[in-house]
Amino acid sequence: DVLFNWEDPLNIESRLTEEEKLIRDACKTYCEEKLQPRIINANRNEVFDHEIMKELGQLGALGCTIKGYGCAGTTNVAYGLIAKEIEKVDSAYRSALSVQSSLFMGAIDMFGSEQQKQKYLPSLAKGEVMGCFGLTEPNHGSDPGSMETRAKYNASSKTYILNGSKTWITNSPFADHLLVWAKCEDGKVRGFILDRKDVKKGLETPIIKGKFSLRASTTGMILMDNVEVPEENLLSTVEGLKGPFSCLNNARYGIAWGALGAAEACLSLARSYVLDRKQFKKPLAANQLVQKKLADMNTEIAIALQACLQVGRLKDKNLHTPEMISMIKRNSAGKSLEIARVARDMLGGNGIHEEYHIIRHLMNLETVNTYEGTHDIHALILGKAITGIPAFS
Ligand code: TGC
Ligand code: FAD
Repeated sequence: DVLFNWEDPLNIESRLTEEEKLIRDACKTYCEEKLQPRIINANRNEVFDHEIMKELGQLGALGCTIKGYGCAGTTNVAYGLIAKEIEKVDSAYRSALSVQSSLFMGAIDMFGSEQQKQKYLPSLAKGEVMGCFGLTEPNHGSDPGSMETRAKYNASSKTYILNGSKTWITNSPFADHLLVWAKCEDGKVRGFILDRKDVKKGLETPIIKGKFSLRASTTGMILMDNVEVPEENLLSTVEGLKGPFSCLNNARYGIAWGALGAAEACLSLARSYVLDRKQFKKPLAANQLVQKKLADMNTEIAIALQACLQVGRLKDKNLHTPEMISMIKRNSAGKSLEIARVARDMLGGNGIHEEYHIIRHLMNLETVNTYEGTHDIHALILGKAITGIPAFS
């Protein structure tokens, strides 16, 4: 007999390969045994344990879709499943995965020279060193094309001189390698790798304290005052916004899966709670209003996951488009945020306490709905594709 399973309502399991299931299960075990026990303290005290990067490296999760250079070479679906398991624990840990894998390693894999790939990818894959991705600036978030950061070539020293500031950069305060997107004298955006240990002067990466969201992730600025970067640190095969946006396609894809992990955690916690908690002499779960909330959550997650799987399978065949990724990033982040809000409500007063986890997911999902293109920016990307009219320009 085929039975309905609320934990996998549309039987996504039946569409995964054996290898994808093995990867997912190994990641799930790691998350439950090693990540979950750390999160309450990490969130309370705003700390990111650097050992986590090495552990993710040992798991084969970092840059997992990249072939060669010590990377696992998995499918995009496996990457999505990993992101989902990690974000079930906390969006901050999935952020660490996204930045290292899609935004930094992905940039080098797509646009780096052979020498750069050999130099950076193996140690990044092991989690021995960390990368970060600097696109957003204090005055330019949704509109990075207006960036003020400048790179000027100095022919005599064969270096570029970088000036400007980036803000809201995940892991910038301690990243060993900082990928900075800057405009050159020809007006074109290019990517530069700043190796922190080789930068002699002019680089500061202060922490942004006091976040109410993604507290277990370290976020900071990148301040550059005549920072000298050798020309071999230029990502030489790409110019224009296509460079950073191509990296974002991969990261946004991972977030689309990841956010649903946070939503699944909220659903599961709320379900257990309403089954246990009695009011008016019966379990909360026995009320129609409560059951409707669970049904809505379960439906949204199941449908959203099917969409992620479809885009993942297309991505594995290189048949995806950026608009498909905008659609699933926007849908997953927005729906997961709504699910977390409803789940929080279902726990009453306990819903706001760290011990019950949901309030942390809810706060995190506010960031997830904002970074890598806000909910409304992704609507405008889709709006442009539907009408042919770019509303943002
Ligand atoms: P537009 O004129 O549309 O395009 C400029 C050039 O870029 C190309 N392009 C893309 N290429 C590849 N993939 C995509 N998704 C692309 N989108 C655009 C385009 O073809 C064009 O190429 P060319 O050769 O003709 O020059 O650009 P626009 O300036 O009008 O952009 C509009 C808009 C809204 C789409 C864009 O600016 C946007 O996406 N804004 C959102 C910014 C954003 O997502 N920032 C993310 C920062 S990183 C981050 O948040 C990391 S969080 C990490 C974590 O902790 O997990
Ligand atoms: P704004 O662009 O000022 O937008 C403000 C509001 O206006 C939003 O609601 C937006 O949807 C709306 N809006 C903007 N333009 C329009 C329009 N044309 N029409 C209608 N509405 C509009 N960036 C990086 O480069 N690297 C990172 O590693 C990184 N990590 C981050 C980590 C965290 C914790 C956070 C919070 C952000 C991070 N970001 C990072 C930055 C993130 O990508 C930006 O916050 C995001 O792109 C939005 O930019 P903004 O904050 O400047 O908002």
